[in-house]
Amino acid sequence: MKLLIAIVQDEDASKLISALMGEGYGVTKLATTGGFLRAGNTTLLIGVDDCKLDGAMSVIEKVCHSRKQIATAPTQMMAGMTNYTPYPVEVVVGGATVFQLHVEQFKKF
Ligand code: 2BA
Repeated sequence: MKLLIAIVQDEDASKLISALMGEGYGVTKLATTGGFLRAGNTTLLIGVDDCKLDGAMSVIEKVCHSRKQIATAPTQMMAGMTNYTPYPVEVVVGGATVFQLHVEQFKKF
C-alpha cells in the first residue's frame, strides 16, 4: 500500500475529491498554506493499494491544471532584509505536487 500526499490548488480540490471518491479511493482533505506564495492550497491524503496507484495518479493528472499566479507578498527570502522593494513575480503553480510514500501498516479500529 502507498500513501499519496497531493498538494493541489484550491480551485481543483473539490473536483479532484469527487473524481477520486467516484472511483473508490479514500481521501482526507487538509487546508494548507504554500510556503512561497503564502496562499491557501489543499493537501489530500490518499491511501491506495499498489494495484490502484497508477489509476489514482491518472485522476490527479487529469483534474489538476497549472495556473499562473503573481507573487507580490514578501517572501521568506526577503524576510531578513531591512531595505527591499517587493515586486510582482509571475510563477506557474501546479497542476499537483505529489509525494508517494510506502505504508508500513494500515489498520482501522
Ligand atoms: P508555494 O510554496 O506557495 O509555491 C507556489 C509556486 O511558487 C510553486 O508551484 C513554484 O512554481 C513557485 N515557487 C515555489 N518556491 C519558489 C522559489 N523558492 N522561487 C521561485 N518560485 C518558487 P509548485 O511547485 O506547483 O508548488 C505548489 C505548492 O506545492 C507549493 O506552494 C507548496 O505548498 C507545495 N510544494 C511544492 N514543492 C514542495 C516540496 N518540495 N515540499 C513541500 N511542499 C511543496
